[in-house]
Amino acid sequence: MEYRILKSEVSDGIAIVTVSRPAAMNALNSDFFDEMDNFLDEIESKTEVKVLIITGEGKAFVAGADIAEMVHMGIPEGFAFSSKGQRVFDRIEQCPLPVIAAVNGYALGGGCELAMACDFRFASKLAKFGQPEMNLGLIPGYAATQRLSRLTGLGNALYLILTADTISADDALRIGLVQKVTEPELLMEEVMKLARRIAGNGSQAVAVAKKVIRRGMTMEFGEASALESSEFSKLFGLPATKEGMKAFLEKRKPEW
Ligand code: CO8
Repeated sequence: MEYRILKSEVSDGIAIVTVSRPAAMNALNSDFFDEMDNFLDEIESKTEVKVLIITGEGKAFVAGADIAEMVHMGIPEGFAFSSKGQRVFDRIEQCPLPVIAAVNGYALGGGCELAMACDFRFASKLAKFGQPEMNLGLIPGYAATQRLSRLTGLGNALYLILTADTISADDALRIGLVQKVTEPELLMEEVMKLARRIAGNGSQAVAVAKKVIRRGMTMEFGEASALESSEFSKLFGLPATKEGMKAFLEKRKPEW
């Protein structure tokens, strides 16, 4: 597939994909979702890739769904656009790779929703977060009504969605929406440190941990603990797990 909106690079097991429509603040149109869907197929098939980073070009991470595209939609088109976006963002959430959002600027509406579908959010001090859909007579359509409350609590989700207020990176950190705030010029360095830290662990155990934590969030405690036991025990069948334990006992670094 020819990519017009996504730019990507892979080096040392870390993939960086950049949303690049800077003239429209990287607003998400239908082409973006087709490209991201295809990109995920490609990146998930590359065994050398251990971590995925998503960022934006210019002064926005992503300033939301493309309002110029949405203005022409009726009910069926609105439903299709929302469903398509939700499906692709669910894929990011369920991707076996850990996914880090490097939030370089505005993360509004669908942009905040994209960041929330990632496993971690590191933000530049210049970043701004919000769900401003109310300003357009809309509600969020890429699952912010669900992910925002799960990440930041009911009160913060109701506040951000019903007021449409935009908040600073420091406030996003305070409510647990982001894990770290950095000086703008240090954002990628800090994100790469996190990526390398995780990429140094056994990728199978990383993928299983992500799956159990995320699936467990939607389950009753006993059922989720049973899932943990089942997935924990399966790891004993893998050479990488034997290597991890042997390396500890032999006082050396594991060779995954
Ligand atoms: N969609 C389309 N174009 C956009 C968007 C967007 N979301 N955001 C910015 N742009 C365009 C502007 O129209 C402008 O284009 P032009 O140069 O042709 O006039 C260009 O980007 C630059 O933007 P500004 O001149 O506004 O730049 P500023 O620096 O003054 O402001 C802001 C930057 C604050 C980011 C401002 O552009 C803004 O408020 N953008 C809109 C933010 C917004 O409302 N986002 C939510 C969109 S709705 C949404 O995301 C719903 C998701 C679920 C959809 C479900 C499917 C149905």
